[in-house]
Amino acid sequence: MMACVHRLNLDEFSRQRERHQHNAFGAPGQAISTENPFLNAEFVYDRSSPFFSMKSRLFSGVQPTGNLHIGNYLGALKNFVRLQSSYESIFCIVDLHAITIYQDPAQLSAKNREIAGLFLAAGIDPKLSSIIVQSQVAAHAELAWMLTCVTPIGWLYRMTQFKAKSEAIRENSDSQDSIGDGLLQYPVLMAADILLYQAKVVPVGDDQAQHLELTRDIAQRFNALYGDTFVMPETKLPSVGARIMGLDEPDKKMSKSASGAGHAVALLDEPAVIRKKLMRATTDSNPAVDFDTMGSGVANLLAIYQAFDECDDAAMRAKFSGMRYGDLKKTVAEKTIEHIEPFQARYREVMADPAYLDGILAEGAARVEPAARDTVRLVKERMGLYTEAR
Ligand code: AQP
Repeated sequence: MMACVHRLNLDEFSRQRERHQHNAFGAPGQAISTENPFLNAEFVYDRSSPFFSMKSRLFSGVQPTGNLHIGNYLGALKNFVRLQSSYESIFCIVDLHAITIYQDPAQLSAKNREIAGLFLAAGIDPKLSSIIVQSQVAAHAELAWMLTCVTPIGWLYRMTQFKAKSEAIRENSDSQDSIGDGLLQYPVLMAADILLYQAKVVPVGDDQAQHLELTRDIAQRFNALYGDTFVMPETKLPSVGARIMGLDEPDKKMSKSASGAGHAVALLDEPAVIRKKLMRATTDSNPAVDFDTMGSGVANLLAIYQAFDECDDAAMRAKFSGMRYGDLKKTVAEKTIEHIEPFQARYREVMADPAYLDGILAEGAARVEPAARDTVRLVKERMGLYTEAR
């Protein structure tokens, strides 16, 4: 059975923070302007920037809505941590995406910091990666408008997330007016987030794969209309945990916005709550694990265990074949708590220092700004929009 590779204990985390505080990056330098430095290169040309590296870029985002759950962790955050040292990584708290559905302003504001804290608690190292809030970098919205103008509206109506979310809004209200245009445009903003940084790799959960497909379509359409401009991003799904299902409804993906009390294990749930939710998870009419006939609830519990533990399929079969469901649930709950308890301790530590958190976000935004500015300028030039002479 493989050991878990991404666990930091509190001491390591404190050392990481100290290193960061004493080795802060200098002010970002002026980017070198070229036709398009990214298209045929595996590296970024911004040599004067402290963010300069020979690595490809990675981008991913998380919405500051609801309570982050183990699906978000296993499908996205865990992969962020695993990949961060292999790429020039940008992790974004996508607050502009959050407002596609009404958010209480005070709650949204607090959530931005909470997600930053969860990123750090998960093991994202701000010395290796840039952590930013989307609305800090105005170029996200600027590029989104330009991409909106090249995106056929039919592409957006086909998105399953738009259909599901607009359907849910319609069911809960008597008028269609509450479905904001932002909900339809959401995938264009997501395309802008990724293309703004010419990201090559985008680690996400399986539910975002369709939006990534659309991002490539938009990039291809722009490149065909205006000449090669954007790098084609690749979707990076985790091998296990790409779609964790709801504990109460194992045929639906675990979701922050689902209402059932036993639907999701939140990353900040107390151990007793985690135990209770997992012990009540829906299984099937079999008494014990049978890998050939198991239903989606049991498969989901096994996926949660395997994604946390990182063991292979043979080890899973050896451990769980014939295990009674009560014992299966207990084993999955203990494995989940084993990973979440140290995570929560790190979270509490980092949240106790809001100035540190704000510093990380300010530094992240300053680091990525030159690359964002370069892309916007290039896109403006390609489209014939006004740009000041170089
Ligand atoms: N159930 C899931 N299993 C695996 N990965 C998941 N992700 C979301 N749900 C699962 C991945 O988590 C990252 C951040 O998600 P998001 O904040 O952008 O929102 P989402 O995809 O819309 O997730 P939720 O939890 O379902 O929120 P609501 O209920 O607000 O829609 C993404 O990489 C996502 O793929």
